[in-house]
Amino acid sequence: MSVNVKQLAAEKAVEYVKDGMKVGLGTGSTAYWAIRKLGERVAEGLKITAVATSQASEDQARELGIPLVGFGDIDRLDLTIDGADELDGKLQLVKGGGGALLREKIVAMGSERMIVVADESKAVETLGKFPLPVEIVPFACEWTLSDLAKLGCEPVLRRTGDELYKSDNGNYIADCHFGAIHSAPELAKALQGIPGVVEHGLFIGIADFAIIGKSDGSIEVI
Ligand code: ABF
Repeated sequence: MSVNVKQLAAEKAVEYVKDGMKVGLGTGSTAYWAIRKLGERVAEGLKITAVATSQASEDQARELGIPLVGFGDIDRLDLTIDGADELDGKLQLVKGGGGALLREKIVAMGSERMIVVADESKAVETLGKFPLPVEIVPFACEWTLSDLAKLGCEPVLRRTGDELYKSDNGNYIADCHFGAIHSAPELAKALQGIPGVVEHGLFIGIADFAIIGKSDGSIEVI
């Protein structure tokens, strides 16, 4: 019987959610299982409030009856559960494959704790095999792409079909093919220096721990 490793990791993370908590709901196919489990627990009486990191996660939470609140109603979250595209041994993450990196970073940084949930394929020695998503404003995007390239990558504007992809915030996503990223903090600093860059998918010093689902049915916490 094959194991759903994403569901395994996500449902383990939901065990950390207690009555009365304010929860950040991540985005992606692993976070999907955490939101689904939270919906079941809310139906059984768990008392939480939540904010979502994307329209997709908000729609799923609403459908499941998870009470959503506005950012004006709370000043901090107790716990965010979210996925990642890559994570290394220092718990540095690449995120944004789902296009939600800006909202994910805002929510994760506003949380007391952030738990990453992932299948074992996401754990890597060195970040960078997955192209780094960078959210950029459409204005003068050609110049921003050129500035990104000068950092040593091949930046490709994400498309959906013939259209340029737009995030929930109306910005473009440049998927930046760096190859190995040997100093994530240094690269993060350089990215933040480019005026057209809204946010990048390097999450450094943000995750508290990661729950990894493995195909043998075991779970690893790092
Ligand atoms: C989201 O989860 C994104 O940041 C990231 O792209 C995605 C991970 O992919 P998945 O959980 O769908 O495998 O948080």
